[in-house]
Amino acid sequence: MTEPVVAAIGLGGNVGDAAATLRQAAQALDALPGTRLLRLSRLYRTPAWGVEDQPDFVNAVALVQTALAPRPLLEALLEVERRFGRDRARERRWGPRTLDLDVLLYGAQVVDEPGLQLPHPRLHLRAFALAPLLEVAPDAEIPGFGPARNAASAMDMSNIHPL
Ligand code: PH2
Ligand code: MG
Ligand code: MG
Repeated sequence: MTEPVVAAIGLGGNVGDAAATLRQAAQALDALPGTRLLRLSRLYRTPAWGVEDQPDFVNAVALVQTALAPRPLLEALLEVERRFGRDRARERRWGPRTLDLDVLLYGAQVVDEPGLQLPHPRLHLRAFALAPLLEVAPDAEIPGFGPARNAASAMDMSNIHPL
């Protein structure tokens, strides 16, 4: 454990009752060691990004305060994903999944390691992550990029709606 840091976690899913899964997953974040849920955005229905021939996603962002270092936090998120039926062995990149939990921001920290990149390398490209992030953290900064609101300002948000 380290000094508590505020991290932004992206939640997503498009298999099964994704809204129920995301609400329960947010509670699971609150139950992680040394971790407290500060804010949960509304849930948004979003068109699939990257691989478009799949159902819409439900997305949200949770702000947590955590004493877990980035790697243990990531491991804990992967364990929560598995608990909600995620099976990485049977899915394709950017394809359908019950639950995806991504560390979008971990304070202002920059990490570039195998399996762990912070900030999330595609955060600034993804309306489905930026819209809920800006709802809970309007002044969020993406290290190496700048204000998250600048990334969102030129982006088409017309397909991103709260449930
Ligand atoms: N996640 C992906 C790929 N595409 N599209 C939307 N709308 N929402 C997601 O969470 C998402 C996606 C891979 O993690
Ligand atoms: Mg993801
Ligand atoms: Mg992921």
